[in-house]
Amino acid sequence: MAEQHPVLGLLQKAQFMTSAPRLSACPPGIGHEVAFVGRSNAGKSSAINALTRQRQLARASKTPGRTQLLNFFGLDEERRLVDLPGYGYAAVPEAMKIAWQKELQNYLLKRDSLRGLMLLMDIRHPLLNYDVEMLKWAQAGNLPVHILLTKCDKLNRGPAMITVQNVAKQLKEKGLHATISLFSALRGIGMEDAADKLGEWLHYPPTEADAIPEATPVAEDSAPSA
Ligand SMILES: Nc1nc2c(ncn2[C@@H]2O[C@H](COP(=O)(O)OP(=O)(O)OP(=O)(O)O)[C@@H](O)[C@H]2O)c(=O)[nH]1
Ligand SMILES: [Mg+2]
Repeated sequence: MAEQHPVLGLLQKAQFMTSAPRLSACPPGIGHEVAFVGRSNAGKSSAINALTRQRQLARASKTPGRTQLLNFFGLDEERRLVDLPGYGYAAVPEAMKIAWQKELQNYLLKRDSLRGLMLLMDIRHPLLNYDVEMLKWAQAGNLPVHILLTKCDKLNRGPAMITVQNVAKQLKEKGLHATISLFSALRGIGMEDAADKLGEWLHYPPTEADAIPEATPVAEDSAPSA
């Protein structure tokens, strides 16, 4: 058997930490965190389950809008994945949608440990309005984005590759930056590419430069408030 990708090894250690309804209820923003975003039903929870090789870790369902909170999964003391509620779910009442959007924005703009976004899009419906908004927004906030074109098992290889090229072309035309890869939770396609990106953002395996200096004084009073 081929040697396992080190990041896939780390991901298998994932454990559910907490569900937070708002930024102030999130676990301490220490270390590195990657959030999975995208339309409702894009396959976020399924992707987290596939990457961590845990069938039931993040709740996947046929009912769109199932993920209603910021769900945190700890990988080790300093690294986490976050499953975010999907946007664009029509059946959620308008007032709730607005409240959620506010919380989501709050998290995306203010979370200190957030290193990057995995933006998931069903390969059959890529770059819809909300996805473009998310990309613009991430770019404005200097947050890097990696696009996973999910459910790629639904297309043959040829059309799937053409979709990758089309998405890349559209991004370029819009002046947006993101890396792109194919993904299928069902078939396990694109796991290593996703793991490469997660490793880059989660600083894993850690290098010497990532080591936390032992004697760093914590200047609580003089810490700049965000
Ligand atoms: N064929 C196929 N179906 C998939 C794949 N990934 C997810 N699905 C299906 O797509 C549906 C939605 O998946 P979820 O993972 O729950 O989607 P989500 O983005 O977490 O949805 P919300 O929590 O509502 O935002 C489920 O019925 C999954 O079984 C895939 O790789 N291939
Ligand atoms: Mg979900």
